[in-house]
Amino acid sequence: MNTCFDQDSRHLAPAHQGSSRQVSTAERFAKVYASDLSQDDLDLTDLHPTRADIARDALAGLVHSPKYLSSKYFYDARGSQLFEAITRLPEYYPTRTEIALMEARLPEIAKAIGRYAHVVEYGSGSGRKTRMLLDALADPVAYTPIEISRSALQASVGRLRAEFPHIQMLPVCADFTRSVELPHSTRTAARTLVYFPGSTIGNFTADEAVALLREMRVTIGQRGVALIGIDLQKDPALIEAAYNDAAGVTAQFTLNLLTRLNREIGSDFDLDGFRHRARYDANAGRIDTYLVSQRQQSVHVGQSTFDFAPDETIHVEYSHKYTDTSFAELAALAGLHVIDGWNDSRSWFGLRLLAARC
Ligand code: AVJ
Repeated sequence: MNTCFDQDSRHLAPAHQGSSRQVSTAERFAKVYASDLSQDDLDLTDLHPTRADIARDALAGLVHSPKYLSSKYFYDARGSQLFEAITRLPEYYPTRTEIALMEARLPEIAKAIGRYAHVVEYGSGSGRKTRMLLDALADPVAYTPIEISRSALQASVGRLRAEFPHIQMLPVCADFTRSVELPHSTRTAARTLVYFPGSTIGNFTADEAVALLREMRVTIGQRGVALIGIDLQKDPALIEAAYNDAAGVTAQFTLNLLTRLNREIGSDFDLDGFRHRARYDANAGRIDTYLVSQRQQSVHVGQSTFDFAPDETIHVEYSHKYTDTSFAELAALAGLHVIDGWNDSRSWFGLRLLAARC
């Protein structure tokens, strides 16, 4: 393979290369990192979406036909808790499959990444996979989670700092879908590694995913790599079961979106008036999740009234499942090249290592 990464990786000594990048105008909103993190109270601007942001997005989705709301608003405190519960459900295979894959293949993955990486993670979850990755890598110089929730950011960095005292913690409180200027590590990084596990990329539409991959390409530069978790296409019955668990935790997770909207933007969704529905579309290779109106009803948001017919849906989440080809095509549209990849023994879940095409 003749990739930029292959050429660069011949120079094993940490090279001085810019993780510095051009700052777009959108960055005025997104750029809020703290460069020194020895202090406990991180000096970060909290970019939690405001009530106005959420109301604007909700209104735009509810006037649209068919109606939609964005899955990015699932993750308030209760939503994050419910997602953690989902990862432990017997039907929800992705998390435990990804962790088993890492347990089996991390030594090879770490070797492909090389030493002295600056690890940049998009979002920060429970930290379990991060811990495994940081443990396996050879002398990573710094860790930068990019996370919109200040409390989630503080919690994750607080724990990791104690466990990895030799890795510089450089958190950024920002929306990772926007361009973010990376803080510089004290020790020079050999390369930037963007880490985006969990198949979270699957929640974006193809256009949004390509835009996000383009951002990653800018962030990693010519020398860096991105390690991305992707859920793979498989027996549709297994996929549908994962999003329609018998205990109903996923339904609670989906409905919590309405609870959050009622609390934060003062809407009056009747929680008994809507039901969770998740269907696998094999042609599109994705789960579509909806909230389905159980009857004719009206919902109010501010001055606006939204009428629902019986069985009318609100689309609330995509969860794309990939093939090798479909993911490589998405990466190519963003100027990225799959330079390595690992699947679990059943090929249910994959990790792909991407680099910029020359
Ligand atoms: C956290 C985005 C990977 O799409 O599988 C789980 C979220 N939604 N069950 C996924 C989710 C319903 C999950 N990700």
